[in-house]
Amino acid sequence: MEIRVMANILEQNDRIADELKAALGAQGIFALNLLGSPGSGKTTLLENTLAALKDEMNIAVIEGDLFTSKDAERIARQGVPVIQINTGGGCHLDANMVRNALAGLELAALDLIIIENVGNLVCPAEFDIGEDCKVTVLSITEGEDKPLKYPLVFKQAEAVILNKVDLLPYTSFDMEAACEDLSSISPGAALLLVSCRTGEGLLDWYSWLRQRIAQKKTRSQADD
Ligand SMILES: Nc1nc2c(ncn2[C@@H]2O[C@H](COP(=O)(O)OP(=O)(O)OP(=O)(O)O)[C@@H](O)[C@H]2O)c(=O)[nH]1
Ligand SMILES: [Mg+2]
Repeated sequence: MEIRVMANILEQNDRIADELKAALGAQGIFALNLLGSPGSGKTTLLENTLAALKDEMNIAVIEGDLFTSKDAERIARQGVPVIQINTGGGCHLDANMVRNALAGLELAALDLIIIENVGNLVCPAEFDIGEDCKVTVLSITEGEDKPLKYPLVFKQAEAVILNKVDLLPYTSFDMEAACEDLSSISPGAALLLVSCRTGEGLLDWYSWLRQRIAQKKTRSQADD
């Protein structure tokens, strides 16, 4: 019985996610679902990304958190439109929450929507929220064992960002093991070593993102 209910929830979610993909695709908007543990550095990565890219493309952000609008306040300081979703205890965003948030954004002028999911390595991986791709942030302080322990969130990611590399000298993080495990779980994913504190690796992240957005534009022009 329980399994049946879950299947229904996922089916309904996927139907809404497909609608969102079609609607965003028709407007040429790229949607990115940003995943990772609490404190891995998702919002800090976003702050850096917005500062670097907001003059070359129109970006909006959807922030998912259980409570508070703290992350949305940080993003608003970058001068881009932002909507905060509070799940009130729910451990992930779903497609219906994103559909409601999109209604509050001026979509016509947008090139990119970044959705920061609730900090969690388990539940958000199960739910398609209408994104073009998932990107997962893992920080050095979480330990190199996380990809094997929580494989789905890494398997689904088109890029994995290993953040806080500035802290490597102060931890026993085994970079070789982490890279090996990540490439076995998700062989096609880009692996980006980054520090949002020093800026190391961020230019490679921006290039990856630009390229991924351009790929979608080329594909949708070919489909027209
Ligand atoms: N040393 C170091 N600290 C970082 C780096 N990136 C982020 N931080 C710090 O890590 C803490 C958490 O960063 P956030 O960006 O708020 O993390 P988050 O993933 O958005 O967290 P939630 O929204 O709660 O899931 C903050 O104190 C950041 O300043 C980094 O590259 N190096
Ligand atoms: Mg955050």
